[in-house]
Amino acid sequence: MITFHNPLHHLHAPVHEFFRGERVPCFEKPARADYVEARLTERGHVLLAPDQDSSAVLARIHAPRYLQFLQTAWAQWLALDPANAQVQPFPSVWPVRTLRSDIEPDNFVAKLGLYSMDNGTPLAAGSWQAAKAGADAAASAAARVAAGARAAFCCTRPPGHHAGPDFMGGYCLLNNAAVAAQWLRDQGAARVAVLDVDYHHGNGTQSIFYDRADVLFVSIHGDPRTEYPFYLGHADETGEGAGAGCNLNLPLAAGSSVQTWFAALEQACARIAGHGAEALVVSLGLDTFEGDPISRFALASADFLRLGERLARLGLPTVFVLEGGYAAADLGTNAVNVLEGFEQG
Ligand code: SP5
Ligand code: ZN
Repeated sequence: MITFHNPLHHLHAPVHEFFRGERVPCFEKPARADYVEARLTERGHVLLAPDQDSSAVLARIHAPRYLQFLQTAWAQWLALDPANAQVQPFPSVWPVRTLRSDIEPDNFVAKLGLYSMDNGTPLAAGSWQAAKAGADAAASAAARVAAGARAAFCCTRPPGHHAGPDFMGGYCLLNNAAVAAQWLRDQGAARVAVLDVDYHHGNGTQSIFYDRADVLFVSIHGDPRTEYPFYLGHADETGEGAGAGCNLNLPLAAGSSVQTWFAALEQACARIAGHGAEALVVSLGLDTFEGDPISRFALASADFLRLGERLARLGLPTVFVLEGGYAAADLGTNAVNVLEGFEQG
């Protein structure tokens, strides 16, 4: 499959995140993409460098002040204290409910809270460079599909689907799947569907397109009553305004069986087929894998072949974008299984 990798992903390499108040090693680490690249190469897929600039589309997906903050965040952090070069910034205060988010504070940690949904999205020196190159890879994959390729894969990290219009979260900085969907729209697809199969609800993607009829968002994920991101992803979120009816959430109980998951996939596919989409973006999270350390679905490696085959039967030009998946050593096999299942399907 045509694959764009992110040549700068190693620049995003934070060391730790928080779990129950304690520092633990980051689950979202450079080795993840390395394993996928290695497996792709082993299977004869060629890795291409991004050849599109996502800047203009990013400015339509994300708020200007959020992009400006992300781009300058590390410099602002160092300006507080040069010793911060060895320290990860984390937010500690957030403008929830009654608090104002229209005025950007001057204080760096307060800005970080304004532009974050959690304290689980650590930044590193090269985070912006890595995230931007990833968005460029997503744009590049979309450009190939818009030009007539049956499918293309954006192999990148950090992931993107939790990043909303003006915030980071869940390891995500820039919403790569939204970039791909908007790119396809701009290149002439009247309707695009985004199918998010990551274990976690793609709250960022949902929010970006929630009031639009031109981009259908469909997601299969762990029930937010117990699973991250907790505050979005319920079945009653169906879209608003012009986008009413253009959002479908299929939450499943943590621990759901493979059979239950594939039944939900049938519902998702039926909806996508009924929407009249001319192109598909797949937010390809692989944390539905039985061996995933932070998730609770049970797909085996062979099930990812079946997923790819089913998606191929939709008959749509398709952009795959890598999202989560934390059983790093199995990530390559699982990702390539989806892509080869699609090619064979
Ligand atoms: C893109 C993506 O998959 N983001 C997921 C973000 C999940 N953030 C919450 C992580 C909670 C980690 N829990 C550790 C459990 C260890 N037993
Ligand atoms: Zn996930």
